[in-house]
Amino acid sequence: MEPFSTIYDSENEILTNYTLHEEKKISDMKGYFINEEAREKIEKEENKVVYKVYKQDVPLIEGELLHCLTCIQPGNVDGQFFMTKGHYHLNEKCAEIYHCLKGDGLLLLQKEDQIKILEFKPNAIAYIPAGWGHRTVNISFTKSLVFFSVWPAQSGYDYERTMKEPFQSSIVKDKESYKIIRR
Ligand code: PAN
Ligand code: ZN
Repeated sequence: MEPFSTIYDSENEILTNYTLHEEKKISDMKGYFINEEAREKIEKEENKVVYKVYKQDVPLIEGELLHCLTCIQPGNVDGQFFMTKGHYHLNEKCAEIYHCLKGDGLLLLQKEDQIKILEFKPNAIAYIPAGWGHRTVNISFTKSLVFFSVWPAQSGYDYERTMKEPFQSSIVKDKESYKIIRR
């Protein structure tokens, strides 16, 4: 493949010349928030976008790196902040790097009975070791959370595992801030 570069357009919160764009709406998040009834209500009323992903395709072969921009909208479902679905990598030998560009968030990480919650603010560069499940939460009431990620092209995604072994912590509104609760 040929070398290439992309531009992060911070004003519009997109990665220009992306080849793949995904939008996860409330309707795509069935079973991910604690209050499923509240999620269904939002789906029927407005079906808001929860997060967007802009990705550049590369060959899914050893040595290549995938990278993308994720933008999580501000919002909540019955007080539980908008977040990504979260996943483990199918290939448990694959780590990942997240670089926060904009907003205010938390990165939830877990591996078996170990849990880590990292602050995720602009300029934070988080290292997600191989084997750790990862989910990002936007804890701002008004701003998007935007971050860039890089990971091996052969990682794959395991979303089902986060359903069988759900994230142990949820991030909910607490007055003007947030609190962490056990799920
Ligand atoms: C990220 C995520 C992205 C969206 O690029 O895929 O932020 O989150 P979900 O995949 O959990 O919906 C990454 O971790 N890639 O491996
Ligand atoms: Zn990942």
